[in-house]
Amino acid sequence: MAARNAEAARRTGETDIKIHLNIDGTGRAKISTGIGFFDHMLAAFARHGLFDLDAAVKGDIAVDGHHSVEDAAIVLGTAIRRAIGDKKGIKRYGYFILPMDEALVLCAIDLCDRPYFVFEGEEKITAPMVGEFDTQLVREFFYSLSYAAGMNLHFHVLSGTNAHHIIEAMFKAFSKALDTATQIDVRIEDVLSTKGTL
Ligand SMILES: [Mn+2]
Repeated sequence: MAARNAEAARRTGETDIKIHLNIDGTGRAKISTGIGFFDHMLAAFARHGLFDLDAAVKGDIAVDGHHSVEDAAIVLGTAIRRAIGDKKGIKRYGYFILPMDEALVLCAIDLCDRPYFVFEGEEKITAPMVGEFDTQLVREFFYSLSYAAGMNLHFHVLSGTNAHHIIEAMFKAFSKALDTATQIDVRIEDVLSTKGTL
C-alpha cells in the first residue's frame, strides 16, 4: 500500500502554518512552532504514533500562544482527515491508556466524521503554564483538531498532578489511539460501518 500522506496549510493575519503528515511513517519529526513545550508535544505525537510530521508554525507568539496552537490544530486535523482519505479498510476506532509517572490518561477515538470532544479530568491540570505553553490551550488544541479531522475524541485524565506529565500523556495517548484507528485491517471490506459510509 502506498504511504498515506497529506499536506495542509493555513495563512491568516495571525498565523502562517504548513504541515506535512505521513500516517504510515516511522516517527520522524521536524517541528518548529516557537513554543518549546508545544514542539516537544508534536514531536512526541509523531514519535509514538509512528507518524512522520513536518510542522512549520509561525504565529503571533508575541501576543501569546493561543492563535499558533489553535491554528496548528486546525491544520493538523485537516492533514489527518486528508491522509486517511476514504477510510476504506481502516480500523476506525482506537484507544489507549497511557501512564507517565503519576499521570494516567485514557484516550478514545472514532474516525466517524462526526466531531465530538470530551475532556474529563481537566481540573487535574492546575499549573497555568508549562514553560511558555499556556495549559488552557490543551483543550483548545484537541477541540479544534477533533473538529478539523472529523473525529470523536475523548480524554479522561484518570490521575496525575504534574501538568507536564498529564499533558504529555495526553499527546502520547492520542497518538497511540490514532495509530490504532488508522491502521488497515485486511478483513475490513470497504468502510467499517453498517451504513456503508464514514
Ligand atoms: Mn516531557
